[in-house]
Amino acid sequence: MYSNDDSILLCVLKLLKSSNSRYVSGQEICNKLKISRTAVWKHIKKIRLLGYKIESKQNLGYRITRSTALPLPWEITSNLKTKQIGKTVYYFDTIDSTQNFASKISNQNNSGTVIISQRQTSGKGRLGRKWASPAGGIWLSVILHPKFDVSYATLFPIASSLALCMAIEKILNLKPELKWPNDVTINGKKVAGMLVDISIESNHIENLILGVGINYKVDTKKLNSSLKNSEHFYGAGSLLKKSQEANPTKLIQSFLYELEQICNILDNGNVDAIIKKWTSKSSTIGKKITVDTAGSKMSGKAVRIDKDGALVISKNGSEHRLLVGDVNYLRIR
Ligand code: BT5
Repeated sequence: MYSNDDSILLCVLKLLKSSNSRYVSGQEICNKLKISRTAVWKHIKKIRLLGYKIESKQNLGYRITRSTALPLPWEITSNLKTKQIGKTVYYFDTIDSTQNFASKISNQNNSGTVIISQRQTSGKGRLGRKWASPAGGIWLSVILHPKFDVSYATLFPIASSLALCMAIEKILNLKPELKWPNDVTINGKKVAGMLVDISIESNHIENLILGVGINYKVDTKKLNSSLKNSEHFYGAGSLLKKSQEANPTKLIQSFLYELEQICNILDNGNVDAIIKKWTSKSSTIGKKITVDTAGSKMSGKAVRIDKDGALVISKNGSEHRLLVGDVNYLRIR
């Protein structure tokens, strides 16, 4: 696990980064950081394993020639434009689920902490479903102790999928769509999903853990064949193609910024703005749909979402509100 407190490793890295492609000698690193030559060598090896390219020349020392493509904590926090979200970041190569780790460490003082993993062995979807989390995706959780009203708890997954949609538009220049309640899609394929674990005490939100799964640059062939028999599967897409260069840090930074804006809007109670924006990017509203909800099905026309995120369906002249469910679009022949 790495965090933005990883002191000596980070000091070595900072020294190399600040040298502006000049070689830094091993001796200079030893002197400045008061560590042994062996320690320097070990840290350089670790930094290389993290994906940074470091050239070394006898009698000259070391210099960085390429940064990492991994969303490491110090890369996320550097130039991050948020006030609170993402100021502390933990990064894992492999974890069972970032949601589990987040709920273990969550306390009243660490709102905004982000946990990222390269892979998850037991990634979770909603309602006890599995979430496939191979390398190449962005799997993260955000710990929040929000101030907003408890009645917005069910709107939050919708609002956070809007935040991700806006970040994808800005950073990758793509046009994703939003599928009620928590999916981000491209060409009708799921590229991201949100999971919200929440605890409510005496009518206020005590603890909220937002889980975000993004198929950033994943092998879609493998993913689709491993998922084809899973519950409510309608196809998985990837934001980036194999040939595209990955820079997940930029997307994560932009998402955390948009998420903070969304939280501020919710704090001020101005949910109409969120609903309007979500609706403009939604592939659900206006469509004839069937919603699977707790074992039963309801078909009708999706007309709007309410302030609490409920999907309103009109059927035979009357309206029905649904708070949980999975939408299937009816094919128009
Ligand atoms: C979701 O659930 O979409 C919520 C996904 C949240 C995952 C994140 S990753 C970081 C954090 N840590 C975790 O352990 N979880 C969160 P739901 O709407 O219930 O969708 C689950 C369904 O999506 C599955 O039953 C599959 O059909 C499908 N699915 C599973 N993995 C997928 C993937 N990688 N891409 C597209 N579809 C997938």
